[in-house]
Amino acid sequence: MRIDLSLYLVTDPGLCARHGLVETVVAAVRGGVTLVQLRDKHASDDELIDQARRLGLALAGSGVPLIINDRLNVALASNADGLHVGQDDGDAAAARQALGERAIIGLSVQNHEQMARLDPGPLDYLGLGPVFATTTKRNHARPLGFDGLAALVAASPLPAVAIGGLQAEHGDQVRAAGAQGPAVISAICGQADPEAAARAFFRK
Ligand code: TZP
Ligand code: MG
Repeated sequence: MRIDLSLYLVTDPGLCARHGLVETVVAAVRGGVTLVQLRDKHASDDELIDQARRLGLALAGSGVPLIINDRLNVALASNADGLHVGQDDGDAAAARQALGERAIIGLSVQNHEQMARLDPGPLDYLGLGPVFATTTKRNHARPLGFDGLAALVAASPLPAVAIGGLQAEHGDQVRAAGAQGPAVISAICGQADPEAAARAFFRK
């Protein structure tokens, strides 16, 4: 599967509840989202597997891959397209081994120390951030700003998305910093019209 990082949607259970998880994601994909990550820190594995299967069915034929946050067992059980791991979420190499060559595997990177010690071998992309402070993620790392983002992208051996506090009007700055595109939660999830909110990222 070709990986298009132009507009990466990360879900949030609270924010997506406004229209429903599947409805929000399907609308966002109509609006141009190119990659979807199912992220829910509190759901049980069984709940997440059920959500991932329903999302997978809804996305079938769209060409938009579904990535699971953190939980390799959920990615395996739901036959998802990939896994996104944080710095403390275990081993990307083990995930590659378990999921196979065709899976999409991403890693969050917050700073140059993490960048310097990562092994790009098992990875397809990096998620860099937060660019700005955000209330969507608790206890996030220090914001990079666009200059910090550009410096981190310059040191990246892999294509990258930027995340954290990004809105539709930031697309040009994200790409100018060298990232492939923005990854967003609240700019799409929880908006009155998620399709229009996604489309706004492509407006010139
Ligand atoms: N990782 C770094 S910031 C963040 C994550 C998951 C939350 C991004 O949410 P929002 O609403 O797009 O700022
Ligand atoms: Mg994590």
